[in-house]
Formats: sequence, structure tokens, C-alpha cells
Amino acid sequence: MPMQFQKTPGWLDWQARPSKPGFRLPVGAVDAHCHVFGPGAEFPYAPERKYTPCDAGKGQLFALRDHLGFARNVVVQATCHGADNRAMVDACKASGGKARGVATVRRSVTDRELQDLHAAGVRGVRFNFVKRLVDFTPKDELLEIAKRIAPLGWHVVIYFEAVDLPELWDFFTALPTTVVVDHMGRPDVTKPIDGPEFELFVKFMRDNANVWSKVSCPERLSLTGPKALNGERNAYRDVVPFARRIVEAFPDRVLWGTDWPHPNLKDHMPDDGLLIDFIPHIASTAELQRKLLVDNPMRLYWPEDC
Ligand code: 0GY
Repeated sequence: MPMQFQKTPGWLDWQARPSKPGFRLPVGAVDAHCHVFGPGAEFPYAPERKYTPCDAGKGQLFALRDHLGFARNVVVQATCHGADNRAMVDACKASGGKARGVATVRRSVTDRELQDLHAAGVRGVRFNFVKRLVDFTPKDELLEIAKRIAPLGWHVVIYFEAVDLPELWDFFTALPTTVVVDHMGRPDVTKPIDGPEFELFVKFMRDNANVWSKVSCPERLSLTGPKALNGERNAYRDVVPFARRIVEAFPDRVLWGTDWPHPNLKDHMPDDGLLIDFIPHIASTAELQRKLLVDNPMRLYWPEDC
């Protein structure tokens, strides 16, 4: 009997019929942050998960990729699958080379397992410090993992909240690989863009040339909207100055992702087509757009094709 899962109460499902973006993505664009969820009957959700999502399988992800005009995906292991990477690996293998992955591994992972993940297309591991999503993992375990994946040429993806950066700074700056921050370290966009909190994040990137940032997820960070719904092509304006600052200051170290299927949104589920129309507001020239969407993710995930 396949396992049956009950979604977390209040769960918002991804939108089945997104608009066509107004913004034409450059040829070869990479969606560098998205997930697959299950389907649970085939790839059960992890017992230690903090939420149970709706299913969002690889076929649906690939259909969205084609609809929006992306060429490739980077599938990031979602916390609802814990360190069981089978759904993400299955998506990478089924993509015909059009998807690479970021895994979650524990200290117990064997060298053979790491090699198999590499062969499947995995190029990084994710360390998650968002307390509502994961239980605490000791930093010595994470550092040990980082040292083991470094020789494979992999990087570390880190997810944390802005208020936690000071405490995590020494650990992050000790990592021996490229380090990719999810969603700009989740700034509080009600605070001034030149205030101490966001300045610390800018300093983190300025002082550490191995640190990159995804400038994605305005729908998570925005408080004023307007929401990417009902034809709104100028959404989440309060996030624009933050993302734009990072894109303009570090054009060669930024990535964009849809974050489909958008885990844990509480307020609304964006229209993925309208979300793409956020991009030209933060990367305003063709050159910045090409770096953000093509050159940077290709260098990180498909260096052999560059
Ligand atoms: C994201 C954000 C979230 C969730 C996860 O792996 C996850 O469960 O990353 C979140 O809830 O903020 O990047 O998908």
C-alpha cells in the first residue's frame, strides 16, 4: 500500500495555470531554485519533516520550465524530504541533463553515495538554519560534510534569517567552498536598505568573494505587495531595492529561482508567470539579466558547457 499523506492545514497549492510572462527570459535561462515534492506515494515525505506539502512532481516542474521559457532547473532538496534525496535525484535523472541538484546529507553519508549523487547531477549540499523548517545540526557535523564535498567541486547552499547572520558569520566564513545564500538571507524589507542589518549582508558578500546570493522569493519577503496575481506585472515593490542592490553590486554572483512549488506560503500563492515579471525590475539591463539567468548558474552547475 503506498503511503497516504494529509497536507498541513492551511497549505496553499501551487497554481495550475500560470500566465505567460511578459518578460522574455534569455535563451538558456536556468531556474536555479525550485523543488519537487514527492509524489508522496512514490517518494514518501520524511518522518522528521515540519510540514506536509501537496504533491509537486518532476513532470509538473518540467511543464512549468517549458511554459515559462527556462532551459534548465536546479532542484534543491526540500526539508519535507529530509536527507532522503530520491525524489530530487529522480527528477535530475529524468531531465535528460536539464536539471542539476542540491542535496541534503548527513555525516553518515558514504563516499560511494556522494559519488552516486554526483553522477545523478548533484553539485551542492544545503545547510538549513531556519528553525521552523529543521532541527539543529551541530556545526562540526556540517563543517565535516563541507570538507568532504569540496573535492567534488560542489558548493554549500545556506538558508537562514537575517537576524541570525551575526551568530552564523564565523561558521559561514570558515566554509571551504563556494557558498550560495538562499533569498538574500531573508532581509526584513521594512527596515532601511542602508540600515545595519542589510549592510551586514552586503558586507558578507563584499568581504567574501566565494559568497553568492539568490535574489529570489520576493513573494516571501514582501509585506506591501502588490501580489503577483490578477495580471500584476509590477509586484512586490518593497523587495525591489534590496534585490536590485545585490544584483548591481555583485552581478557575477547572483542567481534567480522560481521557488516552485513555493513551500509554506501563508498569504497567497503567486502566479508563476507574473513572478517572472519581477526580474527586469531588479536586473534592468540585458547584460545583468544574462548574468543572473544564464552565465552565473551555468558556471556553477554546468561548467563543462560554458
Ligand atoms: C524555500 C523556502 C522554504 C522552504 C524550504 O526546503 C524547504 O522546505 O526551503 C521556506 O519555507 O521558507 O526556499 O523553498
